[in-house]
Amino acid sequence: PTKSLPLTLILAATPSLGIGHANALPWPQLRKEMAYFARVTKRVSAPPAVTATASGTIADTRRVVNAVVMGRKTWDSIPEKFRPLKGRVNVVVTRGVGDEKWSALQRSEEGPVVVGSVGEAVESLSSGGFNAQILASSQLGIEKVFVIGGASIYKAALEGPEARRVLLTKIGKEFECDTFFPVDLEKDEGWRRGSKDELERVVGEEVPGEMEEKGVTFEFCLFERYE
Ligand code: FOL
Repeated sequence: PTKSLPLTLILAATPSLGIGHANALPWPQLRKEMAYFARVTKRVSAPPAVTATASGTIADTRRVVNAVVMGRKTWDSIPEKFRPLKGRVNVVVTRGVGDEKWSALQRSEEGPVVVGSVGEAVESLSSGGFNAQILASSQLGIEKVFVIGGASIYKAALEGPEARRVLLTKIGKEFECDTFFPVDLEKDEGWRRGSKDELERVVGEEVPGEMEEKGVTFEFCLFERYE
């Protein structure tokens, strides 16, 4: 039997829930917002320590990491020099799992892992099979699983019971968008907004109030599903 693995969705959205335009983010690059995404998706609760050996102490190589699950279009939207996203197990969901373009990438040590659905992503990350097949050589354990988009992947994740939390960055103004987050968390009965304390506990760092970059304001928020 496979243990269910909680999923955290992470995204930034405009007031009308726009998340993308022309296969890119709708807003000018917001470095502090992107840095928050990178820190939060990388952070694991147990900090890497040192290991005692016969010849002294050595720095522990990190063996516990988080995973990021994304759709094929989101993978394409990440600049080549940043993908796979460093320090995280990358899982790409595509209908073209068997396509030639993925096979060479999959054979390389850093992945990405390529699967056919969000369900398969969860399955492969939660079953021991994932570790055995993909990660045995590096003895990697997965701590948290983040769903990083886009719209169809968020929608599929929200349809399952594993989607427990959403880390939403509310962008303060509108930009032209052609892709939207599928649920209005403020209006949906099934979701409650978490407090600043709860958010800080979830992300493992202090969060500021409203931020501003390039004349765009934004705010980091947490939503949790009712039991
Ligand atoms: N969530 C939030 N809060 N903001 C986002 O911009 C965001 N973007 C995506 C998913 N969730 C998000 C999907 N798009 C990179 C690029 C696009 C992207 C996600 C990640 C990326 O290149 N990330 C690098 C950081 C690069 C940098 O520091 O500029 C990474 O290492 O995470």
